[in-house]
Amino acid sequence: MKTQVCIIGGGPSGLLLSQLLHLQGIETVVLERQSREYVLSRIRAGVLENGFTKLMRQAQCGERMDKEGEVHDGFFIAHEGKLDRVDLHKYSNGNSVMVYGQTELTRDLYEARDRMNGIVIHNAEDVQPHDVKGVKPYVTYRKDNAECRIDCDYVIGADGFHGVSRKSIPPDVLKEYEKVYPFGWLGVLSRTKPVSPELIYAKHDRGFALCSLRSQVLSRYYIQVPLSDSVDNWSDDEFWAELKRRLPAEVAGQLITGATIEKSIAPLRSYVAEPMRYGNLFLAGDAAHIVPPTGARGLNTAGSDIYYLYTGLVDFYKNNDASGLEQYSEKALARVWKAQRFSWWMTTMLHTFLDTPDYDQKLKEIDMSYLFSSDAALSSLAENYVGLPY
Ligand code: RFL
Ligand code: PHB
Repeated sequence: MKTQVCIIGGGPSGLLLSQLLHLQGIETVVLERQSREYVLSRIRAGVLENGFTKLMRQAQCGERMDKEGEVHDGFFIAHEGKLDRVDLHKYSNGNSVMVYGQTELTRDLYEARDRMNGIVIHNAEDVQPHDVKGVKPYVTYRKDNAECRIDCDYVIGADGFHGVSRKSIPPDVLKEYEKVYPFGWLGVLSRTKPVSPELIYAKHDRGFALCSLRSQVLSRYYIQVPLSDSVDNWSDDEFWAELKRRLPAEVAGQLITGATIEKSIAPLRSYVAEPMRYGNLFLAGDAAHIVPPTGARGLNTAGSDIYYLYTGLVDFYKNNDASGLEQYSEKALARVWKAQRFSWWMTTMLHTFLDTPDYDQKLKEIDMSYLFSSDAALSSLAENYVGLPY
């Protein structure tokens, strides 16, 4: 098979790029290791910045998102038993975020690819990029025991943190930056009315907690747990009891509990791979960088990568101008590192770290009190949370 752009990974990054390029008459093939059902069973992001929702509309995938998603003008931070609101609208020049689940968004992208007869190959095994440094790269994979090959101009590595693409960059070229946190988030999805119409990020001595939602009948809650913990240690009752302990009394009293639909632990990690381009291979999204979910930056940062790649590829194919592709790594990384900084800051301020020296503990406390005493600090938080421009 031959195509212009071969995309490895059928998560949101790969599908969005494929859909945007298709609308510009650029051919793509998406290779996904898992089945569609498996990809759609992963519960992940919930908060989208306007840059991302704009891309979804541009990809002609925004209709259901605009109907069913919720626009949020602010969120709460709970600390010292009280709730303080971050007014995103006020502190970011009228901006807001959209609450719409990654599962639904991915479903919309798959449906759009189907509608346009886009090629998305599922259950592709042993996907491997070749000759990415040369002018004739190709990708091999196995499907139903047949060996297959796709010749292309460009290979896009949109295959997530555990993907294969990044490994094609030689170790002496690839520089990796990593920070592993000594805890994870235990997340629960439940068909209950959310405790608050807006998100609550809670700082508590027992550990961080987050009250989020997918709709007014579907709640998403998280609590910080040690890395060594396992979901088997947490019955539904134990989860709800611990969540309540970490919330201000007025909030805990309102919490509606019920059977959980999903329960999983995600470790917290920060990671960046540089450069994001090697020859004709371009990395995008979680394949190149991940953040702890505290600042809701992961998928949103994948969105800016996709924007830079999409515009670079369109300039190349339509105007014979390769400058966007040449500048891709540098431009994408500049925004990636700002998202890294913000996610690190939110994570550090809101989580409980064992053995924090007293001095550092004092700084964390003052960080929070400074935040709610300064319009400048709130503006900085809001500017980053709604997404820096691209
Ligand atoms: P994905 O979603 O991991 O998709 C990559 C796809 O590639 C496939 N793949 C392969 N395919 C072929 N061959 C191989 N060798 C392959 N290896 C892997 C995989 O099966 C998969 O389908 O990466 P992508 O598309 O870059 O998307 C990134 C986002 O998924 C991620 O950044 C977000 O989920 C992060 N995130 C959040 N981001 C936000 O912007 N806002 C949020 O509110 C938010 N909340 C979250 C989150 C992530 C979380 N977890 C579980 C890590 C909350 C959580 C709990
Ligand atoms: C979620 O709803 O899953 C979610 C929301 C905000 C975050 C992280 C996760 O910062």
